[in-house]
Parts: sequence; structure tokens; C-alpha cells
Amino acid sequence: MTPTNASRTLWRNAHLATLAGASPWGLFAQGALVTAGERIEWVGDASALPAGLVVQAEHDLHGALVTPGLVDCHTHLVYGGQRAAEFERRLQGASYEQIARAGGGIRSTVAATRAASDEALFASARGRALALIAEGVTTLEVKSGYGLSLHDEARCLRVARRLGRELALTVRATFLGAHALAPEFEGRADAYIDAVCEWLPALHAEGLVDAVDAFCETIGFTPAQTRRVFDAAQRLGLPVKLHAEQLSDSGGAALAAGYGALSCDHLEHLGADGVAAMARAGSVAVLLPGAFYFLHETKLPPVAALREADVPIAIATDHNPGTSPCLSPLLAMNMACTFFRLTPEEALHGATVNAARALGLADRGLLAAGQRADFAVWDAEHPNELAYWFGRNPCLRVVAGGKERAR
Ligand code: DI6
Ligand code: FE
Repeated sequence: MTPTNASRTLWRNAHLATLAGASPWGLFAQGALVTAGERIEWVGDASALPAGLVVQAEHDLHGALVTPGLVDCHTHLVYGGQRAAEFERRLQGASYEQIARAGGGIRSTVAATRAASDEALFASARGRALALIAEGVTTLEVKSGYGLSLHDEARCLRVARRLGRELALTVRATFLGAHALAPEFEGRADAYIDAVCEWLPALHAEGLVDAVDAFCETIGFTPAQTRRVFDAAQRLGLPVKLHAEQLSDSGGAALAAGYGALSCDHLEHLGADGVAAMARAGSVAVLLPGAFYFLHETKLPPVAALREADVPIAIATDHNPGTSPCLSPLLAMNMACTFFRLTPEEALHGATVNAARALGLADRGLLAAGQRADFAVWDAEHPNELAYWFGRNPCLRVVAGGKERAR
């Protein structure tokens, strides 16, 4: 091992699911990990640990399962209020579209978000982030999209940045100004898109944007409007991703793939052309079973076609107050298996390495030398249990950037 100034820690007696290498799960039943500062320096079978290893700290994991830290690559974590009353209305027969068209839905959360103080937005988002971390999440994406003005979108993105700083986990901030039409722009969607495109350089200059997203849908924005947002992102060199084909097929995935999108998300109504375009572009398919479940959807995303085309599949919670008030990445993995028929191994890849890729992050999601030392320790005998239990949290410890998170 090369000399390092970073403090070195040995994690022994680990049942490793590295997700690296050719074997299923990348298992080492009697494994060990060596971390140096924020990175993994060595990982493998304990019998092969380098001779004469000098460490500053040592932890015995007593045979517990260790996986890469989970990556929740699609959340709308920062918002004011909640929408339990809308849930009740939907149970009485109103559809999500009807409520949205009547000015409820996203727009009601926009009003609550604008009315909330920075401190209140931070406090509620912090609580939600802690729930995700408690289930093994070490990297989190947070979208804006409930401010819908330059002032309020910036406030939400600053809260996302503050979450990353104060919770010592990686937060990727995605600008989703094109989430819904701001009330000030009623009947003037094109003018609103002009405004969104004007805000982006200012938000980017403040260091608030890692990627740009839009909601391309009959109740969202058209493909032509989405294109204008993506052109603005491209001018700044920012990567794009898209809420595409959630409620209907508007060709959004193929459009996004044309911009080299990191990911296309939802995708229940994705057709063969969209799959082929995503495969060519290397875009990740982010499946969001929480929203599928909570909206009682029945149209399944084309998982077999995505597999056939080698499109990487990721799984996320899509945490948001309207369609997926879910704070459990493990439940999302379970639902990806029960509803979408992913294998438990695909679900774990989907919540780790493929989710990292959906955020443009190549340094995490696997346990391998050189990767970030982000991992979770579980009370489980085999990694297939992570997608099996639901309503139980088997997470014992979370390590992010080599440091153990108090939980
Ligand atoms: N699709 C969704 O499922 C969420 N946003 C989106 O573009 C819903 C957001 C909400 O209803 O508040
Ligand atoms: Fe979403």
C-alpha cells in the first residue's frame, strides 16, 4: 500500500457486498476494508490483507453485512407544508391531474414553501434527510421546484447546500424551475420558461446548481419548452435530467437523451424509441416505484426493454409531498422488486452504483480501492434481504467519507 498521511482505519469481520467484480453481489464472506481519510484504500478477503499494515483505528463488524452507501438520486426534499388532505381527496375519487389543473397539487406546496422561513425549510428538510441517512443513504439529490421565483428557488437550493454541509453527506442540487407554472405566469407558460432560463445563470454563478431538470408532461411543460431549458443549461455546461413519460408518452426521454442526459426519470410510458435513444446516450433510467404506488398507477415501466438495451436502471424514493411522501430507500427497493419485477440484486445496484451514475458521480456506489469511503453496515445475512424486509430498518451503522455518522 502506498504511504498516506490520511488517518487509516481497518474495518474487519465484514461480510462484504462490494458490487464490484464479476461475481454476483461481489461478495466476500470474510472481508475487510481499509479506509484512508475519505477514500477506500483496500478492500477484499481478510486473509489477503497487506502484511505489516499500520492503522490508527480498528472496528470489528462481527460478521455484519457491508454494502456501498445508498444513493437517493431523485428527491424533492425541500418544501413547506404537506399534502395529506390532497391524499384524502384523491381517495374520494379526484385524480392527481384534476387536482393539479384546479390549482392544487404542486401549486399548493409552492404557496407553503414561499410562506416558510429559510430556517423552517431547513429544519423540515433536515429531519427528512436524517430519516434517509438512518436507512444507509450517504449521497442525496435534492431538486428545487417548489419556489418558482428566482428568490424562492435560490432559497431552496441554498437549503440543499446547507444540508450537505451540516449533515456531512454529499448533496447534489438540481434546478427544477420548470416543475410547474408559477402563479404569476398563469396562461403564459412560454414567458415563464423565458424567466427560468434567465434565472439559471445567476443560480449557477452562486454555485447552487449541479444539474438541470424539467417536468415534461401534459400537466407540466411541452417538449419545446423543455428544449429551451436544456439549451440554457447547455450554454452553462450543466448536465440535464428529465421527469419524462410519467403520465403519458411525450417523447421527453428521447429529447433528453439528445442532450446527453444523465438520467430520465419515472418512464412508465416510455416507448421503444425512447429506450433506444437512452441506450445510445448512456442515460440512466431512474425508476420511482413510490410515485407509481401512491398514484395507484398501473402502467409498468418497460423494464425488460431497458435490460435488453443495457440501459442502467436506478431506483430512488422521489420523496415529495404530492406523489411520493416516502422516506425509505429500502421500501423503494422492495417496491421496485414487487411492482417492477427487478431482482433484489438489480435493486441494490439501482440504489447505489447506477444511482451515482444518474448524478454523474463515478467515485461511489461500489466498494473498491480509490472509491469514496461511503458504506452502510446492516443486520442481515445476505444482501438480498435489503429488498426483502419492509417496515423494518436493518441499518446498524453509516460511514460517509470515512467518518461514522451518529444515528
Ligand atoms: N413528478 C412527480 O411525481 C412530482 N413532481 C413531478 O414532476 C410530484 C410533485 C408534487 O406533486 O408535489
Ligand atoms: Fe420527481
